Amino acid sequence: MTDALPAVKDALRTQAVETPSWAYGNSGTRFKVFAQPGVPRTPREKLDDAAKVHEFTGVTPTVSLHIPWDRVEDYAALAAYAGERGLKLGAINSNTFQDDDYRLGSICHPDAKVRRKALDHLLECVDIMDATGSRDLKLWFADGTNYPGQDDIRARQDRLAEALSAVYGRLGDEQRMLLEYKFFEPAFYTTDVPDWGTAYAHCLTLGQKARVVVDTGHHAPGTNIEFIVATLLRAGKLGAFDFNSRFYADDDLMAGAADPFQLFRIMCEVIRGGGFTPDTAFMLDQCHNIEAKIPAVIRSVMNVQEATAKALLVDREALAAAQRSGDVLEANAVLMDAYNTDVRPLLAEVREDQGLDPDPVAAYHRSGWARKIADERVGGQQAGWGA
Ligand code: PSV
Ligand code: MN
Ligand code: MN
Repeated sequence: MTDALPAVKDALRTQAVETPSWAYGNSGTRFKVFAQPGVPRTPREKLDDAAKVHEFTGVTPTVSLHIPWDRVEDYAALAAYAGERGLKLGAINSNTFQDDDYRLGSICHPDAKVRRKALDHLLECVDIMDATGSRDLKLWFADGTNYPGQDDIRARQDRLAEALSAVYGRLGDEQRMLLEYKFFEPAFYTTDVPDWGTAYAHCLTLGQKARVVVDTGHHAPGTNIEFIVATLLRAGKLGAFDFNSRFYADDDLMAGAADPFQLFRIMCEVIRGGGFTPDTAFMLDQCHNIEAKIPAVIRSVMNVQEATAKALLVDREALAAAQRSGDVLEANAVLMDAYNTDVRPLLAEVREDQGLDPDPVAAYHRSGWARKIADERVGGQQAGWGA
């Protein structure tokens, strides 16, 4: 294992995790939004907070935007503002779920006028990508039905395919479309993109620039997510992760908090399948309803790093040998050895090598940023989610 350490450290230095603008704003459940002092009032202030996370972790150089939650007059200026803080704007997330017109869906809606409106929004998101220099358009649709017979399941798939194809045709050479699935909510009977198979089938028809997003909170309990990851990577169709934790449904808790072993197993398949490259976007999609937001994002990033470090430490040769010889217990032991390694000292060293504090959460608390924003920012903005 010691021989592998320099390579593991090098790999950890190349890791990038994208943080979501909405993690920095106020959020909550449909029961209550607990406002916190110092939360950002504008997209620029969200970037200021994201820059702090990058300053202390060194691995979060990009920030996802959600439109219209992050609507501004001038997106190129916002990108320049990010650049001045050592950041880049990352994925543009569309939002076709918070408008009265979308009661029966957006691009799958039975009325062509509503479908057109939703499509125009998606095309506007590509215009924004042109201005921000973003590579990825991340699409999640709340579309679905609540009752059997409510709409024609097959026709809705046809409408979905038509709209996706129009957006795909608008993408530039370097741009990608990432299609995110979720098995239920807000629709409770059918969801139009409920699972990886549906997302994969659409992406396959669309072409090379269309990839699937795996949001770790979007599966039925007991689903083997690492199997999905292995399958998508094998097909060249894994585009991104939305990392978060869940105990019940789409809980959006800190990544690696509920089930760090699952996160490790997912990262094992990413590394095994050749997905540990910039081709796979490692994003967080989470909301911090009761905990302080910036240190919660930092903690999540550290949890992703720990899972990655453990996955990188798997002795692949020993594992392959045990698998070849059918030694079930030894194969499992090789994997568990890596999982049970305390990688915190290794990550502390990686940070120190990069001139960072070995403990990013402590460094953030010492920085005085939380007090400064609480004093300066009055009337913080709601993330737009979960109200
Ligand atoms: C939907 O539940 C989702 O996971 C999508 O990624 C949305 O864009 C995001 O949540 C908003 O938090
Ligand atoms: Mn998501
Ligand atoms: Mn979600």
